[in-house]
Amino acid sequence: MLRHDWTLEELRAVHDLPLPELLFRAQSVHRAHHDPQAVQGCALLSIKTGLCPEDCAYCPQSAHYDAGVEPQDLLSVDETLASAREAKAQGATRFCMGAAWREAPEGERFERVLSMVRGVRALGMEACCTLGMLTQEQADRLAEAGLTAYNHNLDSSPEFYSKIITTRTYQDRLDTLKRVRRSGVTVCCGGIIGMGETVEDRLGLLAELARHRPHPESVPINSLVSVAGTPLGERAPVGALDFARVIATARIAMPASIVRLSAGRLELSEEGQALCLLAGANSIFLGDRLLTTPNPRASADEELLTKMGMRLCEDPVTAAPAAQA
Ligand code: SAM
Ligand code: DTB
Ligand code: SF4
Repeated sequence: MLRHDWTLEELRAVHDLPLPELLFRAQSVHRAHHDPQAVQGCALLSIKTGLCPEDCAYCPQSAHYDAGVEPQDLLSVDETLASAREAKAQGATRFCMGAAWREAPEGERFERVLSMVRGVRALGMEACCTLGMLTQEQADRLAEAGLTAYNHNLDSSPEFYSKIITTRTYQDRLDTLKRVRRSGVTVCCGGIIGMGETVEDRLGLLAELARHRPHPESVPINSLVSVAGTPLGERAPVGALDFARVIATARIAMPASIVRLSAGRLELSEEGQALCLLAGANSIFLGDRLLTTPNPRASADEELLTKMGMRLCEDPVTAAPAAQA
């Protein structure tokens, strides 16, 4: 039974359990809904980089800061599909295209993104986009092009959100998520830990996500990649035990969702990553680059999964949204 009425207090009680109990519960829930040995490999490509008008304190792509990111206008369909083919050859079954936009554009550039989506689907991969805010018409057109998922993170609790992002509101994010849901595209929505938020803020995000009906099919948990030049450029990384507690709580609150151990793996040891996978994460980003920051090498990931006796999913895993209601 999936629940949509988790309270902050209940989530706090779960999060604060003795670690053996928390991991046992998360693993039990995990096994009831997923193959515990399988991890979905996703690849990320920044299709439009830098000069973003939004002011998100964590983001190296914001035009408000100088984080040394080389700006790059929207890639061509061919460049994008070449990267998708490479990702597929490396074992990824989902290809995520990210753009440093406040909102998706109209006209030729949007048509180009639609062609990218059709091309990725034609390769037999799941296609995901993250383009900023969408109108209902844009969401519907992405659905028509065959988009599997739309990534749009709520990042933190409503209370903490306004301390890190000043150019849009939590409600703006919720509105886009509603449009995505209405279009029939599945929802990928999660957040970032390690920005100076409290545990309550982390759980506030999970409580919000768990209230959604259906739950987001995909929940990325990022740990801040602290980039010099941004206001959060000197933050210490979150420890593996804290990371794992958030993942385990997300797993328990949203049992059927894919929980993604997303940004921040380079700051974790092999054992730290293993702990997060044991806590219920069942997806990682493959490839040595996220959008603008580095990610573990393919050989390191292969080694980790082999040592753990785990494997990458061979086929796409995302079910239709109705399956999660
Ligand atoms: N501009 C679009 C938007 O913000 O929705 C899409 C691209 S944006 C880079 C996608 C997500 O990346 C953000 O919502 C945020 O959660 C994550 N992100 C950005 N910078 C990050 C960082 N330094 N560390 C961890 N996650 C980050
Ligand atoms: C998500 O939650 N994490 C990914 C994906 N969605 C788009 C992005 C991580 C970005 C990390 C910082 C960077 O590489 O620029
Ligand atoms: Fe722009 Fe997205 Fe970065 Fe915010 S997170 S500055 S919207 S690219």
